[in-house]
Amino acid sequence: MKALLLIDIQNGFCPGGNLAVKDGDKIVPIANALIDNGGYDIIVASQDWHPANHGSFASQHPDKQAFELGELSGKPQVMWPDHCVQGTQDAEFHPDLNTDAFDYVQQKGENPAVDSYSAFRDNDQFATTGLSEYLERQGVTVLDICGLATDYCVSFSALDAVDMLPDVKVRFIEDASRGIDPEGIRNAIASMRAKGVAIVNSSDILND
Ligand code: VGL
Ligand code: ZN
Repeated sequence: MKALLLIDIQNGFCPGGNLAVKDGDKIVPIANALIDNGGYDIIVASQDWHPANHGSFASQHPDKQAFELGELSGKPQVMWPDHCVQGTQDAEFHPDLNTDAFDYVQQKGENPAVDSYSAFRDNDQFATTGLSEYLERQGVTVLDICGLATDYCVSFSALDAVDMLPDVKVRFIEDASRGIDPEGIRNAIASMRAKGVAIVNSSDILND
């Protein structure tokens, strides 16, 4: 079984959103083409889904500005602008994304005391979301991952997929992803490659 995992293709990470990623919306037509013509058996989407008082928000730390390094539960944490608050427009999927095709949505980031970049588990690697068990139950053998943002939620998810699903072939679809910081993107791709994640483009998949 082949699965596509779409990471956080939400208004909040697209132009006009609270934590906009440059050209984040440009991946939406590519994601839709992959959904329709990628040959996938299962389409999964993750959704960053924070309470308004999430501890990764700079607004919860009077001495911190957004994008500064701070601390959350005693660990280093980038302070983010308030984003993807549960029930707000910012947390909704991009309006052009083919959400009707989703078989499973994995929400994450609900615990205010820890951030959860990965769709599989919190950043402290303590609580898991249940996504790995879902994919195992479905008999997934190939997992293609793309979305927003490459240097945070996409790469964290891909690295966790390799750890938590050792029998699954994991691939990162580069042109169907965008990131926050150019150097962060380069490092994220290098880490994924070093861990055995294949780096592919949508044309490799759509022309198969
Ligand atoms: C993300 C920062 C904070 C992401 C989510 O989706 O990459 N980044 N929350
Ligand atoms: Zn977040």
